[in-house]
Amino acid sequence: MASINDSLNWPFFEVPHRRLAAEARDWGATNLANAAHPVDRAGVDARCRELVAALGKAGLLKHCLRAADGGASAEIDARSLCILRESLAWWDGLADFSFSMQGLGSAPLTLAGSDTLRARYLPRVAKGTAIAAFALSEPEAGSDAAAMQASARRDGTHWRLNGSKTWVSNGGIADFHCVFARTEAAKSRPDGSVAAEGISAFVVEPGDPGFAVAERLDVMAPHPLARISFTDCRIPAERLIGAEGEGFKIAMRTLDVFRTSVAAAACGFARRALDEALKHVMERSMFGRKLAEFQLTQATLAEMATGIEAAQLLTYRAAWLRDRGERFTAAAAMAKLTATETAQTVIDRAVQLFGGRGVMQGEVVERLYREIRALRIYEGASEVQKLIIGRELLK
Ligand code: COS
Repeated sequence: MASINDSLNWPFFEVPHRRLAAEARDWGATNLANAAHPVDRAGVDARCRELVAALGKAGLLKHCLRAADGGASAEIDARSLCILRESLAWWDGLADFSFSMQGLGSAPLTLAGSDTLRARYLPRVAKGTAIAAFALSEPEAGSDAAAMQASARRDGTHWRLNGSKTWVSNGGIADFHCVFARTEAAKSRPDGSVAAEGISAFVVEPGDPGFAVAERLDVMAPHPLARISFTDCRIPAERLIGAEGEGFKIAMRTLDVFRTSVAAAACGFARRALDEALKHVMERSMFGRKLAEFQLTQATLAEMATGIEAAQLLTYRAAWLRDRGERFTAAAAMAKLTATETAQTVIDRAVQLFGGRGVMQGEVVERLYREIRALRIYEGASEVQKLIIGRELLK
């Protein structure tokens, strides 16, 4: 069976990774085995706040940060992020969500924030006492991130932001948002697309004048999600992350790391689906024998397991390349593409093996079926990953 614990003997891992995998498994068994899976907005918000606090208390959020900012290791270790996401996703999609958004929402600060900004936000992210959010997409700029229209204009000692950001995970419960906005007017490229220059990154807090949670968004696997808006939103000049005009690159560097971890979460969901399917086919009888005895069942299971192992290999290879300081943009894109698409197929097959039970609310495979879908879209849809791989090949 393709489990993280079997694959820990791969050369991609070192002793601390094996220890972390055991720690994550034990933490999940103690804290998530009987996890509630609320679907109403208030219940989901409360559960996410609770999870962030619990993950912080357990010291697991430290793996989203560098030691200098209250984190676990000198640099963010992509393999540790992946191990934790795979393990948390196996237990509970919301636990994985709460963990990963602390990382995604704070990574622009980790990568490019000033000492003052990092000291103000990051230790609280590690402790689970501040909730982070990453705000890049806009209603008219999703896959084409450079086409964003939100703007930031310098006004003496402050910046004034205008516009809106959508599909902001943790929107509505976040204590701060890393927001990307144009500090220069958009320029067209010869092919008609918008050039990625002139974009900068900022930290915006919910209490800043002109900030609003414009609309809460409800999705098929409920988690806190919102459209946020800025109306002459005034923030101190020091809230600029990195240099002016560097925002797009900061966003891309953030996504490289977190796309790899999305692949790991997909592996966790898929592995859970396989585990549920294995249990089910050994228990369920039909036509006078166990479902497991049919060759058709065995072929399905074989394809599921092989797909998961292949996805895990690509995922941990990408994380390992990143941790070695090698170029890994294409590897991350290949991992996300393969793992999320494979997980979708694996989970669909698990639902099929469960038959009517598989689509009943409350079944693990039904929940997984809803949870996996967004991973093929967020942090770069599968089509964007293909675009990135194609471009890297042609460089
Ligand atoms: N790391 C560092 N720098 C990067 C980078 C990366 N992974 N990818 C691009 N850049 C740099 C480029 O080197 C280029 O810099 P120069 O102008 O100095 O050469 C700059 O950023 C612009 O890059 P590019 O020309 O590739 O930009 P595009 O607008 O063509 O980008 C894609 C296209 C599709 C790659 C980009 O828009 C993207 O990733 N979209 C998906 C966005 C996304 O994931 N949204 C979900 C948000 S989270 S829900």
